[in-house]
Amino acid sequence: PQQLLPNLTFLDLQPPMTDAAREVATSLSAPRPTLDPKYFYDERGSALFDAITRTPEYYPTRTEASLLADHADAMAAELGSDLVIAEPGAGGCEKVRILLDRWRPSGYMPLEISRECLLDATRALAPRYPAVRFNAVCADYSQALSFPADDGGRPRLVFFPGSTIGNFEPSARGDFLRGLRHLAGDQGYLLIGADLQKDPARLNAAYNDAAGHTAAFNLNALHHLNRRLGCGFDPDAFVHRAFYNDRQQRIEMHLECRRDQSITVGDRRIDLPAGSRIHTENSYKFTVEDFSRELMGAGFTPLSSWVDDDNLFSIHLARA
Ligand code: AVJ
Repeated sequence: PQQLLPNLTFLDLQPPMTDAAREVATSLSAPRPTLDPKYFYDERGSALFDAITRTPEYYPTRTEASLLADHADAMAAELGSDLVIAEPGAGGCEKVRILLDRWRPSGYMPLEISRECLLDATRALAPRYPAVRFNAVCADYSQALSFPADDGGRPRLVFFPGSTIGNFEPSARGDFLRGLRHLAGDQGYLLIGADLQKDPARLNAAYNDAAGHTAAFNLNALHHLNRRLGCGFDPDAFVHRAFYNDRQQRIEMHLECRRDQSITVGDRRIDLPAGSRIHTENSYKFTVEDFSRELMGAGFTPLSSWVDDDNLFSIHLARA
């Protein structure tokens, strides 16, 4: 690892470049065309997601932040001091600041695929917490989950906020949670956010904000792929669709093509007829009971969960 600051080291696991062209060509030529939600997030996409979190309709981010602030002491009481927080997909390391402020843990290990994002965030944050040892690790999820615990015998708390778990298909969730358990190690813990099932009108509003940030975020996947792979999408010919699928207990986001168009990915040509849809995201919603059961299914022992007064969002603490 490189020593960047007195309390900041940086380790580059050099996450393998995925073959985006191949991946996108395959997923777009399936009978039901899909795009992985990771394609939302270029620089503009991250800024748009930030804008979403500030809309009045999108409750998850601010509700989770209040839950963390309101219950930080109760959480600390179950955890004891002298922890190391590990956060896969830490992004700009914003959410952990509540925990750094309130817990003063021994260490913080953000794992993030975007090297630039990780370096910017940790260089800004580490000087503000001189007593916390920052170990920034540039890695993708699969590398992150097998990253060995080496925290000087201190228990590791894996922090996975934001209900990002809701992006995983039910069939893939178990394996992913087991990976988080492996990352936490034997004496470790998991603190994870899960968005809750609720009135579909409330959910639909959260993914169809009046300012149009979610629509722009969804469409940004096309702009991103045009820039990155020269696909030649006409983003103006697509409309944002987001709705709650009651049977599958998930918000679905799609991009609906309003006129015939043909795009190219690498050497493949793909026709998208008027009226067809590209499925860009699923965001599963949970009940506290079902989510606790899923944690148990992955080998965790649930300790506590916290829900806001309006039953919008949940945070779960479990022992690995
Ligand atoms: C980052 C996956 C938690 O599902 O609510 C927000 C992404 N998509 N608005 C979510 C998102 C549309 C978000 N997650």
